[in-house]
Amino acid sequence: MEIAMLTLRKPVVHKAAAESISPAQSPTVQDWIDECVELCQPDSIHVCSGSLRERKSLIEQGVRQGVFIPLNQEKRPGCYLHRSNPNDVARTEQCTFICTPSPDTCGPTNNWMQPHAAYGKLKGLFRGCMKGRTMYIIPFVMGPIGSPLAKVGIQLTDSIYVAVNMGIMTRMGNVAWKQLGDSEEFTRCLHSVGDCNPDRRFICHFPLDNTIWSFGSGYGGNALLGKKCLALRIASFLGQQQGWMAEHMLISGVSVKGKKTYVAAAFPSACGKTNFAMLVPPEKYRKAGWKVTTIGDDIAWMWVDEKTGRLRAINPEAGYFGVVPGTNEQTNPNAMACMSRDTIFTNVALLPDGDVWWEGKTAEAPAQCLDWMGQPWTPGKGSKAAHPNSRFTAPMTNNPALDPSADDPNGVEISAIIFGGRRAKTLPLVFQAFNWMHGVYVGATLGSETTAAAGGQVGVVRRDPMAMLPFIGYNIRDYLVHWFRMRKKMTDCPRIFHVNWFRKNDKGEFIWPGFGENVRILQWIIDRCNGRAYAVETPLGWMPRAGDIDLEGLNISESDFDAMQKVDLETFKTEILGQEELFLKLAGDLPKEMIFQKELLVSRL
Ligand code: GTP
Ligand code: SPV
Ligand code: MN
Repeated sequence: MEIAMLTLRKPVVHKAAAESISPAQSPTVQDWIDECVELCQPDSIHVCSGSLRERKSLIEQGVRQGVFIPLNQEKRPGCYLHRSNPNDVARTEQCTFICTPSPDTCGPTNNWMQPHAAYGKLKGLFRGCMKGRTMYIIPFVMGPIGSPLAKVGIQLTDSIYVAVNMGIMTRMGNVAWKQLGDSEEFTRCLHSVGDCNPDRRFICHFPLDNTIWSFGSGYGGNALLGKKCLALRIASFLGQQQGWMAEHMLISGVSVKGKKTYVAAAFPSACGKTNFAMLVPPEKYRKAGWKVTTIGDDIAWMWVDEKTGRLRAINPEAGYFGVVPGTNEQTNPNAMACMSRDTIFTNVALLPDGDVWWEGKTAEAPAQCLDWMGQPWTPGKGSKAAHPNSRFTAPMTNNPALDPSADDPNGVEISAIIFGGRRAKTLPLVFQAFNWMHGVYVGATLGSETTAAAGGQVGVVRRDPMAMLPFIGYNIRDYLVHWFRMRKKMTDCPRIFHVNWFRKNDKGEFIWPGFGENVRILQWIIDRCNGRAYAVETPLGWMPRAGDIDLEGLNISESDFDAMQKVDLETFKTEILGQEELFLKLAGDLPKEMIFQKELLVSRL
């Protein structure tokens, strides 16, 4: 059955009604959908089954509506371009709210709205917003089917783009009804693009009701509600209550000569997770048996295995919503393979032959193309052809380096946690924290230059604790305490590291080649985890000497390396003052472990 139809109390006309089924077993699901239908008043309803035929038909409808532009099907089979509203090109943190009865549950780093006020305000916006439109009912699972941590969500949306993207990013359709069974536990996700007016844009989370209401945006994390809203904000709240963690982390496996080590890494938005997760080691390493495989590129759910006392992780997603600018065959061949077929491109440039282009795809820009807004573009135009936050949505099964355990409900054991930011100055290429408690401090004080992934100024250093600043669904005080307390659950814990691929020289060029060459740093990290590599004790943590990192084949001398690792203590004092930005926000609520760690750091200088 391709198109399913729920039996509604106030039936809505649908052409496919005759062949419809009612997949929802639970009256709770039915009641909630009825309520939302009554509120939004769609003309028709489509319950997504998740089948291939349905996907094709949704895309065909999207093409007829101008939502999707077919690309050259010989060069990119199954690929389409979507251009979003130019006022809707990234997450909007200022429109994102955590709605809890007390502002203390929300904390000082989130926008707070009282739940009744939020429901009231958004009801006014949702009322009748789907008149003349179709409501897509999207049942989905976050996490491998059957995993103890897997969560069911149901998103109601009027965006066909969102429906198709959710089909790629999650395990979507009838599998979700099966996973739900007669349970009443699911995340209620209501979404409408509305009139896409930034003044009427609200992304509201109700962690106590397991509910997300998003209005006025059709882009990425604002609209694909399984991703940042459910898998990070709601999940981090649940994790804190239930003793597990939802983090903005990639997960990858590093194999060398038959031994495999899994690492998780938290870098802020557009700071290199997808690229690191899909890293292809340089030839020398490949010949020596090195291979990196991907479990996930954006989100990790982690828990402590009671039998082993070790941290394990799953990727709740089933696809990638990755940044395209800067991606090419040299920097990330696996991402290029991912987007070679069955991919939705958002806000990239369109070439005359029906292929796509973005800054950094080729050394030379095309003579002409249509830019991300559909306007004629030539290299002299002075604007970007692709939006800096343009993205590809591709199923993880397209990834040639997909880890065989990506679908394993039991996840993988994590040996290292890596924090990293985008820092032109001050922070070294790599160091290791002294222990878990110090590592939590390193993660909590993570700083990074802002990127185009969120609206607002780009390139200013801000504190982004654990790369989770925009995604912690509750009070950051309790989040940090949760991190410290996780240590007690583990018999042996992952080693914690900090990296910075983005240090620049006086000419403003990146000093470290990055991308595939990052495996050289990964090698030291893996060796440290397995008790094999040397390190020097420094005020920041354990650091490799030039001789401890393999620099062969790079145009980097040992003294260049020393320069990249150099921490100028005077400059670093400014860094510590920068951390105060976060401490002051927390004011009297700063966990005592943070204060102790800071004192220890200062005393080491
Ligand atoms: P989100 O999806 O927003 O969470 O981002 P992400 O952390 O997955 O970032 P991604 O890997 O997509 O990289 C973002 C940008 O950083 C791209 O333009 C990359 O080309 C660039 N980048 C990634 N890794 C490196 C690196 O090692 N060195 C340098 N110089 N740039 C990098
Ligand atoms: C991020 O901004 O961290 C992303 C993209 O991964 S979005 O899904 O739009 O949040
Ligand atoms: Mn992200």
